[in-house]
This record gives sequence, C-alpha cells and structure tokens, in this order.
Amino acid sequence: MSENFEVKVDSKSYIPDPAYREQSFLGDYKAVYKEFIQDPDEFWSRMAKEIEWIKPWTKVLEWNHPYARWFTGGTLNITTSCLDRHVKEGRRNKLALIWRGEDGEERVYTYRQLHRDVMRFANALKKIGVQKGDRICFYMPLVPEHIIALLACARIGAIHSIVYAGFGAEALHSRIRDAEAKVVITADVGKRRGKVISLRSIVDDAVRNAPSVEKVIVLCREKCSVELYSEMEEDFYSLLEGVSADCSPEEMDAEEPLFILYTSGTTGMPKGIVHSCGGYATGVHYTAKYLFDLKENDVIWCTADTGWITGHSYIVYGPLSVGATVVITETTPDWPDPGIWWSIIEELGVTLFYTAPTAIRMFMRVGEEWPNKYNLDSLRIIGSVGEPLNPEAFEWYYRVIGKMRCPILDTWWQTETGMHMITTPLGEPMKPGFAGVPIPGIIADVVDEEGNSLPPGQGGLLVIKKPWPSMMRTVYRNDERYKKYWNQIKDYYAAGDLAVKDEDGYFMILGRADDIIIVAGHNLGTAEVESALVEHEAVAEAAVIGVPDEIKGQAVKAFVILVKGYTPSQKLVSELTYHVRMSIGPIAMPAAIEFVDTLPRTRSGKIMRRILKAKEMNMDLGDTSTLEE
Ligand code: 6R9
Repeated sequence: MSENFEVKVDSKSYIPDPAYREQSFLGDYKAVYKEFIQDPDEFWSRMAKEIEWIKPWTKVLEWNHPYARWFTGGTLNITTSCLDRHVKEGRRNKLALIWRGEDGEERVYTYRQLHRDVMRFANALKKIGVQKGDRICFYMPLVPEHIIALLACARIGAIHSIVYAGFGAEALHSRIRDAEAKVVITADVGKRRGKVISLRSIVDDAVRNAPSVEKVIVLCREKCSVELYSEMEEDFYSLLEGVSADCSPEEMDAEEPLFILYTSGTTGMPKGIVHSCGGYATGVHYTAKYLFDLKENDVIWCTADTGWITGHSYIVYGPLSVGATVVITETTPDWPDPGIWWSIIEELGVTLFYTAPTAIRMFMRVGEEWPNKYNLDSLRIIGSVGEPLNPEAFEWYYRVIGKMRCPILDTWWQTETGMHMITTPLGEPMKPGFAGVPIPGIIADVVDEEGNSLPPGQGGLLVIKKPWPSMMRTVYRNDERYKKYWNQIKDYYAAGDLAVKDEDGYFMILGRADDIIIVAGHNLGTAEVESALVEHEAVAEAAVIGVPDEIKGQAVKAFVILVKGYTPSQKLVSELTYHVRMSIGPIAMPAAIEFVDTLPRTRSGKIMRRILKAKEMNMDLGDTSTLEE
C-alpha cells in the first residue's frame, strides 16, 4: 500500500430506544469494555464460566506468539452446553429447531428430541468406526439431520468439515483430500427453486481418488432411497436402527480441534481454518448472549448456510448454547416470490433476523411492497454480515424491515475469528456505513503497514492487537499460512481488510485490502465507491475494480446493476460519474461504467472483484472453485 489515505466520514446516527440497553444482557457497553481492559483474563474467565466444563482450567491464556492456548487444562464437550443443560434445566420441551422446506413442509425438534437424536447418531458413527479426531466431511442441504449429524460429531470428538452443498465435485474433492476425511455425510438430493438437485452423484465423483474415505452416509429424501451403489455407502436412517439413544460426551481438552472450515484464499487451495473446543464454545456463547442478546423467548433466523462460519456460529453453536429457538430453511429469498422470507418471519414469529447485505440489496431492487404485505412486528433485532452494509442498504433495512424500531447489528468478523468482533452493541448510536466498535474482549485498530495506529479519518489496515478465545488455532496442516496472519504487521492479527475510524472510534469497513485501488497515489476502498454508486436511485448493485491508467497508475472501473425500470444510457453514465465525484471526490470518479445483469459472487454472496478484474485484463481467472455458477 502507498501512503495513507483520507476517507470522508459522514456522522449521521440513530439512537435506539433506551429500553434495549436497559433490558440487555450486556448493559452499558463502555463500562463492560473498561472492565475487560482492566483485567482481560478475569473478563474471559467470567465468560467461559457461562458454558459447561467437565474439568476447570488452570490458566486463562498462554500466549506464545503467534500461538495461543486458552483455558489450559480445562476439558469440556460443547454439546453439553448446547443440549444437556437445557434438558436438565427445564427447557426440554422448548423448541430447539424449526425447519422449513421450500414447499412449506415443516419439522420441529424440542431440545429433548434433538439431544436424543444427536446421541443416537453419535452412537451410529461410533458403530461404523468413527473415533475422536477423525475428520468427517459434510455435503448436505440445510435439513435437521445435518444439524443432528454435526452435533453428533462434536459429541464424540470427531472433527467436522462442512462443505457448502452448492460447491462442485472438484471443490469438494480437494477439501476431502486436504482434511483426509474418513467419512462423508450427504443426502441424495437438495432442493432449490422447485428443482431437485442431485448431491450424491457429486459426492460419487468427489470421493474417487480420495483414499482416506471409508464410508459415505446418505440421507435419502426421495423415494429412490436405499439402493446404495457400493459397499462404501450407508443409509442415514438404517444406521440408526437398534442404536442406543444414550451417548456420554467425549471429554475434550479445551485446545483440541472442534472443526475445520475451508475458506477461500486470494490464490491457491482454500485454507482449512481450525477452531478449538474451549475457546470457540466460549466465544460463540458470549456473542450470542451479550451481542445478539438472545433470551429465553427469542426465535433466531440466520439465513446463512451451515457451510459458512456464520452458520456454524449463529445457526448452530451460539444460539443452541444459549437455549434459543433456531429457524432453518432450505428456501431461496426470491422463490416462489420475494415475499417468502417475510412470510416465514410472520408465521414463525422470528425475533432476531440475521442476513447479508447482498440479500438486502436484492430486496431493495424488487421493492418494499413485498415485505409490506407481512406483519414483521415480532422482530426485535436485525443483523447483517458478510460485506459492508452501505448506508443506502442500512436505511432501507432500518426503515422497511426494522420499522425504525429494531436496532441493526452490522457484525464484522471472519471465518478465522470464529465470532463477532466489531458491531454496534444494543443501545449505542448506530451510524449507517459503520459496522461499529470492537466488542468487549477485542482490541481492534486501523494501522499503517508498520503497525502505527492511524488517526480518525485515515484509512488503513484493520488489525486485532491481542488474542481472543475463538481465534483460529492454525490452518490445517499448514502452520506457515497461519503464521502469516500474525506476522504481517508487527505482532498484530492482520484481518486483510481496509478500514477507517471516526472520532468516536467507530469502524467503517472499506473492503478487502487486496481489492484496494490506488488512483494517483490515493488509496480507495472498493466499498466506498460502490456505496456512493448505490446511493443513486438508479443503481441496485455495484462493484468497482482498478484498471491500469497511464497517468494515474490505476483508474476506477465500475460495474453496475440497474434498478428495474432504468435502462443504460450515456446520460446515466454521466450522472453516476458526477454523483461519485460529488460524494467522494474527483479521485474516485469512475473512468468507465459498464451496465451488467449480474456480478460474479462467491457462493456465500460476496462479490468477487478478482474475477471482474481478471476478465477485464484478459488474465487467467485463477481459482474459481468458490464462484457461484
Ligand atoms: C463472517 C464472514 C470474512 C470477510 C471479512 C470482510 C467481510 C464480513 C462484514 C464484512 C464489512 C461486515 N465482512 N462481515 N465486511 N462489514 N459486517 O463473513 O466470514 O466468510 O470468512 O468473510 O467478509 O471482508 O474479512 P468470511
């Protein structure tokens, strides 16, 4: 990166109803943050005591840069916090899980049922020889059996590695091989937009030349059922026959791995991010309780898939650990029509809704008449994750979905961080465009390449200065790649994102540092320019990249999806260019604007600017395994 860059920061804010803070588990954010700073060990120790342990720890943190050991000597099994204690503590008949299929089919599980089914499947896994430490790869649609099998792995100390069921055979194959998975769990089919998608055939391809795989467990959802091709295959439900529903939890050291989750790097093979048992359990419980403020009666719907960290932490482990009711669905946001999600919120009485900016912008494009058809009064808090929530989308989400009543929690975090890191705690003023402040437990900053802290208004690199319990422990079988995160900038954890702080210490996330555009020596975050474009009433979505420019080094090129009813024209190009000039400055003015119908995205919805760039420059597209069709 060249010299630091100025970022124009707007200071508009919304103050939520004070009742939110008064009734929240967290209370006064600033006071709690201060407590943490005064004694971090004491703070984390207090948080860790809120989950169930088998043996207590003797030391909170052993930090041997870049390696951390949290809660040394402690042992636990995360499933006892997620299941056993609710069964014991009078929540056994409370709903743990509500599943909605595309055709409206519904299945529900109480905590007692979920507990029992998890233990049965855990025993079934043992029956086929799965042991503590074995890697189990998942390639499953979002159905209750997926959650059951995942918790069953945790119950017996097997390490799950979930691969999003939208990935192709090659991507699945490389992840199975890298993790040396012993078992693959899949379903015959997934369902999407009224179509039945074969998963098992993809698994068939993927397990060829994967010598570690001994068994493939298939959940049969269609009539075609149990004609399993090979000796390798087992039917999900047949495996459960005659199996006991009692399985004591495997005692896990706090530092033993709980799961691996692959996340795409900028180049090459995705990284297998490894999370530990004790620190991860503590981090997701803490954030589900104190940031999401999940209470007894809350019904949380996180629209992510379990294939992403968001699903791991805020569909499964966090919400179940606090004993909330979790909604999962196999639905697509606009099928059969763009009202489907709002109808689910109304019918199931969802209180906490957590989704991604890309979905919000899609809903903006189709119009507010869709959500307006439904009663969204049950909503208490609405959240966002995955990409910067641009002010335009914030305002829409706040007004149309939250009815100017529900606080928005825009949560910045990563697969590597395991839990929320930066957000706007309940009761604090919300600033459109800013994710918020570091949560208690986290010390974040914006720095230059030497690690010097930058003043408000100066954009730079987002770092975390101290270890935290749910941080990744390593990259599976690749310590070198792990070390890079902590060695790139002084002793800090480099998130790889660009950010800027304002006078109040609020963080605005400007996009990935590798997406940065340098125009005549000025650094521009892609998010800033995109956000300015989306402010214009004609623009639904925008992505910008840097293209070579003889004089300025780089120039901005924008790809724009128009709102329905607008057509591309030279006049619109001029208007948009002028608009960016007025909102950010001449430096950010796009040199070219191209109107497009779609943008390349990862399967989790993030815009892949790298693909736009490679296309523009006629370069090799690089690793495209994470690209949506
Ligand atoms: C949880 C998750 C991580 C990257 C991260 C950043 C972007 C996530 C964001 C956000 C702006 C937010 N990101 N949340 N950017 N505001 N609230 O998405 O994990 O899939 O590993 O992606 O996503 O660029 O570095 P992951």
